[in-house]
Amino acid sequence: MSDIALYLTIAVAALLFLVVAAVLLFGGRRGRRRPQLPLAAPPTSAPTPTSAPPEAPPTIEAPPVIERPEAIGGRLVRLRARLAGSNTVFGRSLLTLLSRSTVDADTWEQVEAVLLTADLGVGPTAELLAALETEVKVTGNSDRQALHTLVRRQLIGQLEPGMDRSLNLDSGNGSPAEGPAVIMVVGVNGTGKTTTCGKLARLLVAEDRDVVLGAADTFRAAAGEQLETWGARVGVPVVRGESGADPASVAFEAVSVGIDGEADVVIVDTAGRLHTKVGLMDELGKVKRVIEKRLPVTETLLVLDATTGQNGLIQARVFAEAVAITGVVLTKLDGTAKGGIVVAVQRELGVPVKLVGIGEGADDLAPFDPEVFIDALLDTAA
Ligand SMILES: Nc1nc2c(ncn2[C@@H]2O[C@H](COP(=O)(O)OP(=O)(O)O)[C@@H](O)[C@H]2O)c(=O)[nH]1
Ligand SMILES: [Mg+2]
Repeated sequence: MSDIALYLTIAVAALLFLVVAAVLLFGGRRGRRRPQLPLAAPPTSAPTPTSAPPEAPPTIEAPPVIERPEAIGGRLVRLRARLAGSNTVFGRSLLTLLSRSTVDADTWEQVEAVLLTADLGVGPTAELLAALETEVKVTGNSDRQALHTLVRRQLIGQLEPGMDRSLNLDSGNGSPAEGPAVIMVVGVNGTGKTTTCGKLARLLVAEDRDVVLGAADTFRAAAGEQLETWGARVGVPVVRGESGADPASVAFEAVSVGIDGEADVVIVDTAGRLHTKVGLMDELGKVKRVIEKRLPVTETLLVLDATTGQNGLIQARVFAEAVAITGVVLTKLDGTAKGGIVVAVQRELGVPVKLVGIGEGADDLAPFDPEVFIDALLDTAA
């Protein structure tokens, strides 16, 4: 008798265990993921209606996965690695030439060629050559380390390290209550404007700022989609217009959304058709004027492709005449050995390089730091 009672108890316990396990297993799954098919319909499910319900139930989208952009510190480390990768030839050939036992006229010509090939520009090249000649010819010092120190100091000096490279995120009269800061991003097509807007939004999100993106490049339908993808990844709203819509009205709408949503920063992407200078001036001028009906544009960033060299500088000049540029973003520095363009472009525009694009990755945008940059440029370790 007691044996049967024991078996019964065990059987009941096992059954209970199975039921609890099944409930935990299926219940847990349901909590994590919406069931795709009604495999296990709940017993209380309502009968299937024969006619369509008066109001479609709201589709519950799985919450989008919001990425956490990389903090700024880590980016500078990568900047160095990327630049060193493409620019070692600059520092190495320069110092190897200069530390030859005899530095003759031919060597000086080669040194000049290295500097010009790196897109340093004629003026800065002449200045650096003069300083080097003084050191080597006058003092007779061709010690590699001493020359390295001299070149480094000269190049950093040419980058005017005292310039303010911070983004002006101060809206209005210094009071954050005035409304969001507005950043306009301009430049020739293909230089990396839209990508930079997306990367910049991430950088600001990493600093806990609320951002709104405005897709005022309505000329290319893909630009709006491209920006929307960037925004969605970090939970930043993107204001778009119809293809061919008035860019100024999209910019205006983006700023309005930023004000209403109490955002910290509104970033406005623009079209970069260089059809005619007058057309460009008209369009960018209008976008800016219309934005400023609501808020001042606190920062106008010109995006330049570092691989386009002197050609890029000519384009830069045209843009600088069309709108007042307050900062330069130099993209694609990862793909060029012509890092000297940083010096040339600052000299040309009299405006600081504030950010650099260092790759196609989402967080491959870093604040520009002259010392880190020149050290990477002169990296002779490789
Ligand atoms: N390697 C590299 N590619 C970049 C960088 N910035 C942008 N690009 C690429 O440049 C191309 C054009 O960029 P896009 O933002 O569409 O240019 P836009 O026409 O000025 O808006 C894209 O393929 C980008 O991935 C960068 O810093 N490094
Ligand atoms: Mg674009």
